[in-house]
Amino acid sequence: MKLSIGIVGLPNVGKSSLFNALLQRQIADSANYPFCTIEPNVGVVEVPDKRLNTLAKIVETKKIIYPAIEFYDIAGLVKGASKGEGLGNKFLSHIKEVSAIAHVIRLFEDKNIKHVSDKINPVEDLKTIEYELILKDLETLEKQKKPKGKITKEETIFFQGVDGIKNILNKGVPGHTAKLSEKELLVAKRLNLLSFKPVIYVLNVDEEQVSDPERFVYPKLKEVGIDKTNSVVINARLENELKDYPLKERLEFLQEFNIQNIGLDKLIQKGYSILGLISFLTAGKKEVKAWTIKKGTTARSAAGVIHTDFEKGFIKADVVRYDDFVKNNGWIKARENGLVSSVGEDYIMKDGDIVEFKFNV
Ligand SMILES: Nc1nc2c(ncn2[C@@H]2O[C@H](COP(=O)(O)OP(=O)(O)OP(=O)(O)O)[C@@H](O)[C@H]2O)c(=O)[nH]1
Ligand SMILES: [Mg+2]
Repeated sequence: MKLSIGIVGLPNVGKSSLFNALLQRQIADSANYPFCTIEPNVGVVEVPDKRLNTLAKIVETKKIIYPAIEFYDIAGLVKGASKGEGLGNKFLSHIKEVSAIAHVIRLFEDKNIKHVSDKINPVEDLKTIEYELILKDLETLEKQKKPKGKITKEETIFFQGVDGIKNILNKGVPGHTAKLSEKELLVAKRLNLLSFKPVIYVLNVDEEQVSDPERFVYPKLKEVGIDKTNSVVINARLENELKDYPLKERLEFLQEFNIQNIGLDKLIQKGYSILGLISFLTAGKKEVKAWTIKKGTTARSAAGVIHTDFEKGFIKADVVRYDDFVKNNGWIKARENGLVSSVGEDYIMKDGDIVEFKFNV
């Protein structure tokens, strides 16, 4: 399962600074003029998982494979973007296929950094961006033309979904906040509509704000439904400036500002929780590896994430909890102590399950 996140927001809010901090190296141009980014930048980052390092020691392998996550940094969007204003609209198509949107909202005050509407107003800014995504979706929907004459049952259902979605969007409601019928969901998925994608709000704040978000950040955003569950608070510039330091030093420095975790970790954790994702692990002599799946995935489907043959020929899976595996120093003792269970195809996978699939080919 490939995870990808598209970064959107107004110009000059810190998207490229965030992107660079996430990638821990300078790729995107980040500068104090709006529309600094023109071509979209794509970067792949490994999803950190400390458990894998522990497992590698236990099973004595050097090969650790982390899941990958892709970030897309695109040009800033402005009012009218969907009508071709600015540069951003052209790039919205580049993020059509992402699994989630990271919507960067500027809260930091800095007279030296120009804001496109000359004042910091996170609520207005959020509405501007959401509105542009809605307009882009409506544009996509307008292109869906009902064929003339008799249409199939599938087509009928599809166009009912299209009409339903148009109704929602025409009221100015972004798709991700709407309750959708099955038909509507189908259309949103098939057409990769942007305003329907899960959103993580990235609140780009200054040093004072970051020290106490409950006081300086969240009250300003309550009216638009942003809270701790759907957002992360990041000081993009600070993290960008620190990106070349070793992680340990970065964390020490960030802790002086009451920041406990680097932006990448926060964003990934939030991304996993918003998308309902978990990881199961495999641990053998050859390699240790984390695999990303949706919550609720069965053992048979999880096997298919590794290889379709595993899914087709599934017999059973041996499963042990990560903590038990570590306490028993590996498979052998965990088995002896009865901590490895054999489960069937309908077993629902849990985060941190260490698994060995048995299959027939
Ligand atoms: N003071 C302050 N400045 C920041 C922060 N984040 C970014 N900046 C500055 O704001 C300017 C714009 O940042 P970028 O990361 O290029 O912004 P962007 O959103 O990618 O802009 P476009 O590509 O033009 O849409 C740069 O000079 C950054 O150093 C922050 O948290 N605090
Ligand atoms: Mg940029």
